[in-house]
Amino acid sequence: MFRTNIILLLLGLFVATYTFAGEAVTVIAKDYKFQPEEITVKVGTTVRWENHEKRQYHSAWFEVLGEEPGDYFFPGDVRERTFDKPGSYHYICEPHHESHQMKGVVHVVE
Ligand SMILES: [Cu+2]
Repeated sequence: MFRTNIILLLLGLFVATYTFAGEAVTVIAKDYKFQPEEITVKVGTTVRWENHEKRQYHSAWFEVLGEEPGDYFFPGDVRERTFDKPGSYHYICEPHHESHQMKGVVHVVE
């Protein structure tokens, strides 16, 4: 019984990891940069921004989507966005795009 549970647990972990790898892409915000700064994903992909700084907050502001600035995320926080239409979506970190050229782009393809 114990052994069966372990096998099911491992199987579950494998499936969860596999699914995640297929549907989500992570961008790290660190040292006042988005890494990678430029990504290409398929329609329907969820992109996840993670703040890996020690203290600094950032934003990933998609002005092109008509959004307001000011959605700051702090160390340990994440933001997620799913892209449903093809296109090139430029975004900036509103507090740091001038001082550090902190910006990125998501290319969404069919
Ligand atoms: Cu920033």
